[in-house]
Amino acid sequence: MTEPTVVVAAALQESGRLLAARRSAPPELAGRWELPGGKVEPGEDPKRALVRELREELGIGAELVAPVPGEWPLKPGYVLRVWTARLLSGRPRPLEDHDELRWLGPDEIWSVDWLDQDVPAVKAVLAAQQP
Ligand code: DCM
Repeated sequence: MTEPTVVVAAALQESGRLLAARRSAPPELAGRWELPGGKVEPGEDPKRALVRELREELGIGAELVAPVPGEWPLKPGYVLRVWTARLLSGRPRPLEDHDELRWLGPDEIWSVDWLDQDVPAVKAVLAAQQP
């Protein structure tokens, strides 16, 4: 059996808010919100892949803080893994794959239409932050 392709995504946090990104493609996912990230290339380290994706998609330098426990199935053959992250440089802009970004405060987390597969990941991010 071949290993699933890993998709890495970031829970980027600043001043208690979480960054959500609205997808502009493909059509079946457009308009839904996600934790920004993307596919790990063959042979690529997942953490490096995530830093690369955040630079390409949002134009930022980011530092990964900690892995969020868990792994979530996406479409067949793909799994999602998430890291908490913080901004090192730049301001996020929707350069690729997204048409809107939003910093969500604690009361706003469920105000956007997250991709179904991102919902358990966002819940795990919140759970990992409980004292
Ligand atoms: N994906 C997802 N949730 C995320 C990031 C990505 O479900 N937080 C999915 C969307 C695509 C695949 O992973 O089917 C690859 O993402 P991308 O097109 O951004 O490389």
